[in-house]
Amino acid sequence: MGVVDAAAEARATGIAPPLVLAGDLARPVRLTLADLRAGWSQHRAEVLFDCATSGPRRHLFEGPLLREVVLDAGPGFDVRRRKDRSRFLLVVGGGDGHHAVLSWAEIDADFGDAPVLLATRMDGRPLDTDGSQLVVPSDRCGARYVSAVRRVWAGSCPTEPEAESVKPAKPA
Ligand SMILES: Nc1nc2c(c(=O)[nH]1)N[C@H]1C(S)=C(S)[C@@H](COP(=O)(O)O)O[C@H]1N2
Ligand SMILES: [Mo]
Repeated sequence: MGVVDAAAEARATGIAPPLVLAGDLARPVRLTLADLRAGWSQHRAEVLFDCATSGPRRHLFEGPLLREVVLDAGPGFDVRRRKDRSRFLLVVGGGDGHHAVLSWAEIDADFGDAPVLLATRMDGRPLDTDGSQLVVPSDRCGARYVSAVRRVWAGSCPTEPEAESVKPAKPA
């Protein structure tokens, strides 16, 4: 189903289109809010974040840990190799084009261990109509609390040398 069809269906049914979890993953998958509720244990996060334009926001979110959802999709790194994990990235996008980047290490239990959620409920209200919301409890700013999540991309950062195309520094 195309993006336009999915949006039309969302309007007709009152249910957001599934989010697409894709990239360097063994098992890319489309996930509805019902899938996110049924597939993983639901964690709670009471958060306070600040919006530059509309001030402080306080919410209670519930949902699976982003880490557990991505791990079940088979990320393309060797879990025994910490340096593999340290170059892995996640891009979370909303239907309106707003995107936020996380490093895998932020949420990996051996590194930052941040309890980042893909929320299924906000303040007790199911998010099925809007879609999931990214919850980054350690963030003081609201920008990465991406709402109406449509896309999660996972993959390694580029490692190709770019030396040839980059000018040398000017001598001091
Ligand atoms: N999809 C999407 N999510 C988004 C944004 C956005 O523009 N699009 N803005 C972010 C910002 S800047 C803030 S402060 C929080 C809180 O937004 P709210 O005021 O709608 O609660 O949502 C974040 N999530
Ligand atoms: Mo904001």
